[in-house]
Amino acid sequence: PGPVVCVGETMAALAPDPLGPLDDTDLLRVDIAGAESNVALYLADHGIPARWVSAVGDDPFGRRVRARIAAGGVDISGVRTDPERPTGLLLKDPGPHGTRVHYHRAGSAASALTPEVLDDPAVKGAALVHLSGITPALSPHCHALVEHALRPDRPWPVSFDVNHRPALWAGRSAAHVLRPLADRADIALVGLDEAQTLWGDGITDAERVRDLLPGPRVLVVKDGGRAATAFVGATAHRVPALTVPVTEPVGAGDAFAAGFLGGLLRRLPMDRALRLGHLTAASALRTTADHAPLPEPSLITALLDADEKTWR
Ligand code: KDG
Repeated sequence: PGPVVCVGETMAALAPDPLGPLDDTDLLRVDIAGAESNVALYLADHGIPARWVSAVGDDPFGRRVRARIAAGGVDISGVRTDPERPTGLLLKDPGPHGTRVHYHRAGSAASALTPEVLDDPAVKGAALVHLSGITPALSPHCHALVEHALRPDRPWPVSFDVNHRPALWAGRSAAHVLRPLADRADIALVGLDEAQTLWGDGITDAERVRDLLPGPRVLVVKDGGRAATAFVGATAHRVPALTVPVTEPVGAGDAFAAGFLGGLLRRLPMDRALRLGHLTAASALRTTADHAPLPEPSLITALLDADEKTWR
């Protein structure tokens, strides 16, 4: 099978060093941030061929984004350089109630992507095309790209992570856009809290999310540090999360998606694929960067095999 093709914007990310509110910081660390390229990087860490398709500006941040993702073993040969538009930028603003993000990405190179990127030669033979709910918020062109990728007669399977980013939807209804997109995916991932924010307080558990999204062959509902449930047809597989100290949670959802999707592509049973998702997320939770090194393969195998008590 072909690679997993991850399509979406990656930005330069500036974060206070040491971590603290932006208001009080003098030093910023330069990193990169992009949900779909995070998935590609973690897939590559798991030995799954991954390709990232996007656009960056012809600028230092664009070169850094490319270099970092290529260094992670991801194929970036489908990434375009837009001579007229800049690479997007994200500022992280950690506070006592979590990390806020400030975006400077309107008019960025990636926001000008069109459905045409799906003509990329790897897309047709892709093991999966991975998309997120960030992309339709970026521009009408980007929205059209996601609609096209999820069209009913598509020849490729799609995984879709809802990834609701409220700051990108000001004045528009994310709820109405993201629900039909997620429902048309072959594999969809969504957080329970995210589903509540989007689709109402009545969504009190994973089953209610499944009622709303009956379409995907596999639907994963993540319940933060507690558990994740995968619905396959009428069967629900619920696997508890690992208890780990959280340094900064950004990136953990992407890590989970990569571990889970990698597990499915390796044809692991559903419970093990969910465990691989949790394990990969645990790595991201322990660092401020979106992408962090994974444990040794032997430790991963031991943790996948662990019984319920030792696992947590
Ligand atoms: O999932 C982490 C992403 O949110 C982060 O890397 C930045 O892609 C990003 C976004 O658009 O918020």
